[in-house]
Amino acid sequence: MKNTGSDRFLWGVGTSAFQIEGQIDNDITQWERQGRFRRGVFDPTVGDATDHWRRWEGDFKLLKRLGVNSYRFSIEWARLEPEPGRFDETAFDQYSRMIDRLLEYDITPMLTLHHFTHPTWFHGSCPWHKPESIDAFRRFVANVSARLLDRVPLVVTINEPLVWLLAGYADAKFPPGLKDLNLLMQALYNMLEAHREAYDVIKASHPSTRIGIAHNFIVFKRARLNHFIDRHLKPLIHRFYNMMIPEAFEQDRLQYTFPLVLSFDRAIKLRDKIDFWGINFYYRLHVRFRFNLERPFEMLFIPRSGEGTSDLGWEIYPKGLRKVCKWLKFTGKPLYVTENGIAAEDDSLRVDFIKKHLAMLAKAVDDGYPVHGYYHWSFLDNYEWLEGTRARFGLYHTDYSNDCARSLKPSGSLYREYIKERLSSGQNPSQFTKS
Ligand code: IFM
Repeated sequence: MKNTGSDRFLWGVGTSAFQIEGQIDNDITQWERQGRFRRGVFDPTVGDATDHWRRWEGDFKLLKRLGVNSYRFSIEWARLEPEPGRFDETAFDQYSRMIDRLLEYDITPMLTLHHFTHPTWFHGSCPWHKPESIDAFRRFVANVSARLLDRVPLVVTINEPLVWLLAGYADAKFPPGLKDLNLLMQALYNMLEAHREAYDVIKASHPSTRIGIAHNFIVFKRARLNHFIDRHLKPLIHRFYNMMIPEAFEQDRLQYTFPLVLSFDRAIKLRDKIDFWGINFYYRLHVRFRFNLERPFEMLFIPRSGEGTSDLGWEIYPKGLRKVCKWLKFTGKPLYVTENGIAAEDDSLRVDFIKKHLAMLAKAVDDGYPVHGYYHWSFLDNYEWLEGTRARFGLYHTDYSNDCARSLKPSGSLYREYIKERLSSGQNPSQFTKS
């Protein structure tokens, strides 16, 4: 039976396939082999991750022990479609068993279809800036929908489209390794078209499935409070990074102009092609103008909030979580916090981070923002892209030197107790603030 999870607040944790599974051959491992991904030095941890593909049954017991009633995870396109149009039934079977097990444990699955990675054939034959990418994604989604989505009530089509596009099309840090903002906008346009196609394909067979996008949000602030250009820069960057995509769904138009740098304006049919917005929120950034036509500004972490910084230097800014809910009010859509977490070797930082962000979440719910779930990033320490395994985001510790053994951190215990209390009191979000 399809557990829609619609009647209960969802307390979960999140992961993505490539960051935890291991035994994957995709565009990232291909790049790594070519010495292009991280500092040109081969990192053996790429592709091994946390060995979840082999240990998933044990890991799901850990989820159960954590007490979550939902789990957000992604499936690996490269594993499922290793050659264009050829699908691997064994891999589908395993994902299918994983979904069944979650349902047996009464854990609502939230499935992400695209989380940064691609099959090795993708960028060569149908990169996102070409329209063929839309067909390729539709074919993949149609197969996933037929085999897996009858039991999945919540689907995220694309995780953080802009984060991935900036890495792949502006900074050349991810494949396809380009630096071209016009191509970036074209690729974004195609990704949004692909989202719409996926939406229609899934709804045709599973009309009650709720489908969204997990968008990364950053609170921007001007670096110099009395600087005229910084003041004008901030809203331009805010609109590009935070609002351009949600607005495209309301206006049926993907439009953005940054004077002298970028201008894009094209109609796109997106209205009513999304059921919820996923909020991925981590930090605040300061923006500063500089005289450089190629990149006329820089982004800085300045620890002004007084809440400290993560191991990656990210400025902790709990108030931002509520701000983002406010920004999305105009969409009228349900919201899920699909990612929120901190890279911290010192787990007491995570304890503090969780307390403050959950308090802010409670405030947002009490203020009437339609938040229906919270997923802490991440379930366990994992492979953090350009940072490798050094950035530890997990509620469970992964001991890479001891066969990836897992152990619950104090922050994990805190989260477990917090959600246990809420779930036992009827899961009503208005009871958030009663402790
Ligand atoms: O680990 C990533 C995840 O893959 C996407 N969102 C941000 C996380 C932390 O950087």
